[in-house]
Amino acid sequence: MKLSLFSVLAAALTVEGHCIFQKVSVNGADQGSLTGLRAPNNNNPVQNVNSQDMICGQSGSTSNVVIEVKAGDRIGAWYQHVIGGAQFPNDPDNPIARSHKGPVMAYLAKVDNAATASKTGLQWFKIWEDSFDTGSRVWGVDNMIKNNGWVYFNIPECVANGNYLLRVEVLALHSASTQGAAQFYQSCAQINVSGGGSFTGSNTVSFPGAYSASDPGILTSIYGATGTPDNDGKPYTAPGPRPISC
Ligand SMILES: [Cu+2]
Repeated sequence: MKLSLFSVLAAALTVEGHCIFQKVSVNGADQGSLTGLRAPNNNNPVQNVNSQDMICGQSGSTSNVVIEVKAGDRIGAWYQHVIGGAQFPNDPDNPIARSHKGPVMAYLAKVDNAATASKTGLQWFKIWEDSFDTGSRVWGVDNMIKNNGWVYFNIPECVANGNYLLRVEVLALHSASTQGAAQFYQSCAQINVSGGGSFTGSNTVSFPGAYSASDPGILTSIYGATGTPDNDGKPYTAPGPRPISC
């Protein structure tokens, strides 16, 4: 009886193989759990692209810390199944359920003070995305899982000095053939960039507003004829603008 009850509970938990962006590293230096972050308290996805929660996820923990970075630094964003890591030992859905294929993206928005700035009304530019590789049929989420939940990208050299919110987003597309069922997982890191260039933003977008529920990168089936989540080998374009280049 105990075993079967455990199995039922485990099954109920693993159905929701969600995730939370909860830690930052700078050139490999771990900044600490929830430090310098605006992160949700639970791992439920945002599914309404018009929600304010599209900005930094559902309101949850906040931090007074602004993380110091230099332009060109390698940033790590750490996703795990729940706050702190795995939900239980040998959690198969840590850092996220393997079904949750999709792109991973990073955006910046200039603010005066990253610790205190309102998240609303900002102009965001995309600095990086790991979307879908048609040759290997590997998704950004696959790479995140391979790196034990870490997503790595560089702050572009041209980004101007000053405070920014850094929004990192996982878009899970396993149910995305139904409108409103794509799952968005994002938090915002509070950063101060030094050693940068003169770029303060072009081709910017608003959150909410950047995405619509019917965008071809959001309302889409990623399954090929045999049911494999490989986009049938076709190209996939993540929502939002293309990353800046400098
Ligand atoms: Cu999920």
